[in-house]
Amino acid sequence: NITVKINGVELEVPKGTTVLEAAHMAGFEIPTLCYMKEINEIGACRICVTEVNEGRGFRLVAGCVYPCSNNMEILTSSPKVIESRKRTLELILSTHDRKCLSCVRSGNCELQKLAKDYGVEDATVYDGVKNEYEVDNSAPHMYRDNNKCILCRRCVAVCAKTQGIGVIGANERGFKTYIGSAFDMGLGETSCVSCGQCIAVCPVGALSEKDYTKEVMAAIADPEKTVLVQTAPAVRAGLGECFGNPIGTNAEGKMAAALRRLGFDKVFDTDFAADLTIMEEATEFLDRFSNGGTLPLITSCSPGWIKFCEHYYPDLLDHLSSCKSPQQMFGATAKTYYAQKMGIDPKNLVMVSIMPCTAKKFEIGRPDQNAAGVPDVDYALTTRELGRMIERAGILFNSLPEEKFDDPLGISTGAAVIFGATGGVMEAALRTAVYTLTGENVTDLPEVRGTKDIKEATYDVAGNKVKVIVTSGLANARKVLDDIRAGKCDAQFIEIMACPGGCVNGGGQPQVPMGIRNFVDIREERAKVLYNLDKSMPLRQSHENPAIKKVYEEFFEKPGSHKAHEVLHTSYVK
Ligand code: HC1
Ligand code: SF4
Repeated sequence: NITVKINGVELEVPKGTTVLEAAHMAGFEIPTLCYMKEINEIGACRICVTEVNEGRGFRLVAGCVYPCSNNMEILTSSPKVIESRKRTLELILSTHDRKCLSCVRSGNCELQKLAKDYGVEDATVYDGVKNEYEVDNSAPHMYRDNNKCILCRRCVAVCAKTQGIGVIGANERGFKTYIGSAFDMGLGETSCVSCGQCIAVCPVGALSEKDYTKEVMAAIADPEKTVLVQTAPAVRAGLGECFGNPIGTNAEGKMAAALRRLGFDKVFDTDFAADLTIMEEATEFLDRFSNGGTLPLITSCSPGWIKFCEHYYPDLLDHLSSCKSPQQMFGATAKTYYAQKMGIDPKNLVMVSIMPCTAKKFEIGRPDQNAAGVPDVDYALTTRELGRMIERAGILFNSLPEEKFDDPLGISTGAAVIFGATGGVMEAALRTAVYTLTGENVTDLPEVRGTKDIKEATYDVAGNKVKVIVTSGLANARKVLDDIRAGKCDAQFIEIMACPGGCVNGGGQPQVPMGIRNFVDIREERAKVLYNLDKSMPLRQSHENPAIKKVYEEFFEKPGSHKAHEVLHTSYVK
């Protein structure tokens, strides 16, 4: 260990600790714009400048990457530091389109907060020539507005390193530098998989999802339409953050109440369809396992992952489960079974989903996702869009009562709610597969939980060894897929989720400032909400869900039936 003195506070820190980390330990925040722990450590934006003295007088260094040395003195907010940060902010703002009033990030923009904190009142000091960019709206899920981009490169790093995709990067040089794709292609023409991880880490309003809140409110106002809403498992673990609640708040009850007040005719739960997915997928697995089908079977609920497989591993498509995702199974069931039951023409049913995900916007437009001859799902909104709708409608979220979902498509089990965390789909599927083979009820399977990059476990099920692998984040998925390609994978069942940590950390979840993300594992905090919900539920296995039993009795007959295949399964594009 070495000793440092930060703003007069003496502290022992491990060798290799950066100035930024040491300051955090001592209780001081050093602001950053480009820095993302382990992913983007480039010291480029110069907002983290800090004064350090290593014996030869104080000088400014980039605190995010500069290592502490023994007896170093550090000043994190001296007049010189403040002056330097202020100047840097003025320079950034001189090429920034400063339309903060209606910007989608106003209120949680990291640049806006710094401008306020540092009293940057006149942002025009360095105004001169400005680059002007057209907004790229070519992708199905998002916009890129480079007029707001501050060139921090967080999006570039997350796309390349976390997702192993790398379809965006810096084009041109010097003053003309901008972030885009090769050969100036629109993002929609590249092999972007719509995961939205780039949006989740953008500090400003340069990247945002395509917003469909207006269209949804118009449908609600249309007397001809019956508007149903379904909410993904992970949304309840994120939505509270939009209203100032701490990371890891369970917002399920208030979310249901808010959706009702927004005017949706029925407030349903994607969790119902997650249970349905398990019935179909566990059946598919057991069928492939006992009849020599293609193994390992790989889960198919994450549309970013599906697109990734189609683009980069088309030779492995036979490994994918043919199950539609829960979002799509929900819409398909609503527009067939439920519409019939209620005597509503599916053409007059509008299915809205609230998802922690931006790839769901792409998924709803995929081929073979229209069981009733109309799209299974009409609008997929992100958690953030729902937050905006609630705010705009003047609903006081934190004062709402806790309400329940509507019957019957709001009934679900603990197995369904854990879908939103990495390992959850696998755990849920195993609960039902084991029961089917042995009649035994298993619940907690800790081996597949947690945020380790790649998890492996082997279970003994009725005398058979079943090896499973769980991974999330597409760079990790690549490793597993390369093993399958090379014939080196001996697992029978694999769960892959596009976003690191699963849907709780999806590209549509509330953005958490990097100053917090660098020190708090938001994946874990949000996952806890789901595992606690699972524990608290009376039924924790999909096959025990009474509404699921009924939908098979009344409509699908049995898992894997001809009807189930028509409505609940899909195919992929090579
Ligand atoms: Fe997910 Fe899923 S778990 S994909 O992460 O299988 O988005 O939450 O809704 O469809 O259930 C997302 C979450 C979600 C589906 C389910
Ligand atoms: Fe890369 Fe995902 Fe962003 Fe597309 S959506 S550019 S794949 S991070």
